[in-house]
Amino acid sequence: MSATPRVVVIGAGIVGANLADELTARGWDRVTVLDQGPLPLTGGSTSHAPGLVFQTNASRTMTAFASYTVEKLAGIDVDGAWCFNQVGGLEVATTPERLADLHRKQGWATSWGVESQVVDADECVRLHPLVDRDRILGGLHIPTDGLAKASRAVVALARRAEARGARFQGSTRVTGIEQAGGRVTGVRTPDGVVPADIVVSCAGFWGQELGAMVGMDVPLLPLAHQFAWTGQVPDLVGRNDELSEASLPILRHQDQDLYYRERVDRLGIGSYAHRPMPVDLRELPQGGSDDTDVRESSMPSMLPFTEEDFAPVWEQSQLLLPSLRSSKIDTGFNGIFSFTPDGGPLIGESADVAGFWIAEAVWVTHSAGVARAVAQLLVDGRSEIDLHGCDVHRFEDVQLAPEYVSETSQQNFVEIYDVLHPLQPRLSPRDLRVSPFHARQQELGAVFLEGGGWERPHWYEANAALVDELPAAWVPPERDAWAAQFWSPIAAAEAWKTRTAVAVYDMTPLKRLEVSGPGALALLQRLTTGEMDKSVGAVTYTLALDEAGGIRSDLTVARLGEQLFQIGANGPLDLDHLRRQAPDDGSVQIRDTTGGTCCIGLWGPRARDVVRGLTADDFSDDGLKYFRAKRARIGGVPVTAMRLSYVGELGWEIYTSADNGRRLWDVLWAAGQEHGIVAAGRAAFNSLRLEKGYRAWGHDMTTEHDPYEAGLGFAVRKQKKDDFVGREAVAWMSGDTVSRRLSCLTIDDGRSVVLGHEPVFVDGRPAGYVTSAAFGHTVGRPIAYAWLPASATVGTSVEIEYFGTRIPATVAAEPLVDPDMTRLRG
Ligand code: FFO
Repeated sequence: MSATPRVVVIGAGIVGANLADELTARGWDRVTVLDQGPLPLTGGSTSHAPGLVFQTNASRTMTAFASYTVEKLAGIDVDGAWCFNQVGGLEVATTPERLADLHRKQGWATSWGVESQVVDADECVRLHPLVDRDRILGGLHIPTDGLAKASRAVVALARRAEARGARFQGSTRVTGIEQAGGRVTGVRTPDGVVPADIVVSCAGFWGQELGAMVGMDVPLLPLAHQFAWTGQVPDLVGRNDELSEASLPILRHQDQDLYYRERVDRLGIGSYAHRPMPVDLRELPQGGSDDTDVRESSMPSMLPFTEEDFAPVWEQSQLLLPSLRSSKIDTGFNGIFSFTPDGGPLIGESADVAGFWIAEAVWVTHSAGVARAVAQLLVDGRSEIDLHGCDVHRFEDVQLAPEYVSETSQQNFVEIYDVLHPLQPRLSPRDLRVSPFHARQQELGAVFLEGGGWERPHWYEANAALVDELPAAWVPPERDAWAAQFWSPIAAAEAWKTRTAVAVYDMTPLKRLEVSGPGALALLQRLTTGEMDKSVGAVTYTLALDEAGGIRSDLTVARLGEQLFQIGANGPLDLDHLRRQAPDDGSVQIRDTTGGTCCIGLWGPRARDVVRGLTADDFSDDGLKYFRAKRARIGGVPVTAMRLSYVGELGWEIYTSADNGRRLWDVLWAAGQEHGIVAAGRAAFNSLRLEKGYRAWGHDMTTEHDPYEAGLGFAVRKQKKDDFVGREAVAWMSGDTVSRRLSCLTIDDGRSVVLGHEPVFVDGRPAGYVTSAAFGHTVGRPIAYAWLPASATVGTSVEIEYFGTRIPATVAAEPLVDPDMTRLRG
């Protein structure tokens, strides 16, 4: 057998130790784990982590990571001492809004397969007798949550990994990364170079410094967070022995940004109630020297307790837990953890130096799951769990700026326990990226939400008067208060105008990549499921798969020249993927052209009437067929027009350079007046695309799904002449072999709008979850797409759970609108 790669893991905290364990479990035995601090208590975040594992999260991936952490840590020990104590988790509500939100959260738990109950106040007190019955309205109980003993788990995992050949070495500071020919070759330390084929930085909040050694941006911010231990709490005396430590569930009091855990006869209190406290790492003691002092009560990642910040916390704690009145704060510290711009962890390989990976900004809660995913990436080339929300390359360039990382990460700290609507926009920083149409959009009263740093209109207040003109069938029903947030009935008017007249949509934020050069065709042939060797002017909707047939992305590829392609992509991950896959012989150039260009979607039955007077070019059905592109002039503006529409209407995506954008908007706008043109936003857009059955990658499908399950088998050309990634995997698949399907549901009552991530019940049992949802204005009822067992065929009755109530829905034949393609091909 050939030797496995030499791996150096930097950081012997809970992530590094888990990774060594996962790698050696897969037979990779040449693993060295280095840490700047002493072993096993290294002094990083793991060494002081309070250890509360609440599994449930809006993200399916994060919940899966947490569930694996629970399962794994529950199965290990150190000489009989536990690494996971499954005391359960309880989140209490002190306000009706929180109680409602706990119902919503219970929905996530059900969707992701975690057992849970929303319980009344009496049951909360039975579960956690210290809680004041009169202060709470109820709670969410998750019996499989519990306490992780992270520092002990590190010992257990290290022992297991060492038994399989791994080596752990403390007090060794990494001072540089050795590289040659664009690959890592080793890790430099004061004692010499440790050779490596792969380096994985699990350095936690020190990660930025390590990333900088290979020129890699690591968008995380170290923040301090307060944690304190009470003295003895009389009501806890005699409940636990020193070994078991705890028997009460871990407790969250999110209305006050607090959490609690037991330790024998004391309580630990964690607080997010204070101002964010960014940490300047240069002020911390450096590891790697023998005099680095690391003890349980003092280490580089523990800053002095700021008592004044804790005073209101103590007061609130005594209100919720009156037993604390006969106790006091014994010790406390401000512990350093990593925060990121969107709260997700950072996983991935450097774009420039092959073999340099990071796995950082990972909570103990998700540590085993993240480590397993990284081990799968390294050993198998792919993770079984979708990682797009964790990929370090998910950020746009502007989001990597230190100012952005600092501001957004601090905001995430402040909002960590807030009840957040899925559309809730960040308030700052805003206006980072605006399209050339921004001033016009403002004049029309656009209501902007932010995405990828872009300001994106969701609807235009200028269309408010149209709501009164809506024909009865188009008048949207009232929404409940939650679904009504960040929504307006104006979206109905914009959808109506799109289907009956014409609308302009700002498609500028749609990621555009230019792939050119003599090797461009071959690269795209290899990376996509479609036939790319078509005539100049062809546009193809296609999929990028991974080796296992999972959907990495769905793309449009326009052949604008023999060696020139324009890709419509889903985000930065597509760019990263293309760049990594491109040959390095200079035969292919890949550029992100998004920022220097812009795009208007001009769609609706009157779209042709709008352009007719503006151009000498032929925009008739024959002149520019469905899924064809051509260069033209519209009102004198040089454009590339593509005949396709994510909203399912006649018309074009019209591209031009950024400087010409404003003029393009103005000429279309002026010519459109007599045809009833409106500007329309993303609220209408999302509704229309769901009516047409168009999937949104990252929401409806990911690498966890194959094309046939996702209803995208039509985009796979199994017989294509060139080989493509994933071909072997999809060879045996078809629409008949699937066991689950992305299904279209319509809601029976015609009015209850859901938002996504809700569980779906078939025959009264949880069977799937909602991926995308919207009110379908054309069909006059709400739509939800959901993953369901293949046995749930068209006509099957199901129920969607929304804030604890079951909403009847029915599996519908899709698409709901224009199944015969008469609108699009007209
Ligand atoms: N690229 C462009 N130019 N426009 C887009 O809206 C998008 N997307 C993503 C990423 N790339 C894009 C792709 N999603 C269709 C469906 C989903 C899309 C894009 C297009 C579509 O028109 N589907 C037709 C294809 C028919 C055919 O293959 O001939 C269909 O399913 O009938 C926006 O998110």
